[in-house]
Amino acid sequence: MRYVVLLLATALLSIGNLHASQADHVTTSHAWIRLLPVKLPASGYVTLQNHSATAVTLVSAHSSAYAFVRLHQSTVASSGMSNMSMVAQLDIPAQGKVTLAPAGYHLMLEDPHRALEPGDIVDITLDFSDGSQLPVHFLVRPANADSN
Ligand SMILES: [Cu+2]
Repeated sequence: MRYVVLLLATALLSIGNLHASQADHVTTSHAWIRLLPVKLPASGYVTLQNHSATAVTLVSAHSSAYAFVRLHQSTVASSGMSNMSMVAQLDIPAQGKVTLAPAGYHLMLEDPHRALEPGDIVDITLDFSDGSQLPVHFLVRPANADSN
């Protein structure tokens, strides 16, 4: 009988692991927003760490503070011209990390619903390909904030 209970418990644990969502395996750090003057869109940056044995995939993000949140990548051509493109999805490798940072991946934040100031905290929710979500607090910093 004890053996059966043990088997059952093991089976339940396995099911639990199978059902753990992508968001359950991701931790975030250094989440911040660079505020730009006037109506220019702001940029959101964050480091994403995947603690699971399989890759997870970020597909979008949303926030009640902004009308539009888009996943972008900045690239600099050999000519020195900087360019931005939409990113359909971003894979975070197993046990790996991806950094959204100036001159690379970022969240493009457009049409804030209220005026934001340095020191404010903005909630942005990250959406993963299995439908799971990870809410993250972003610290608003001024336009001249350094990247660290
Ligand atoms: Cu952008």
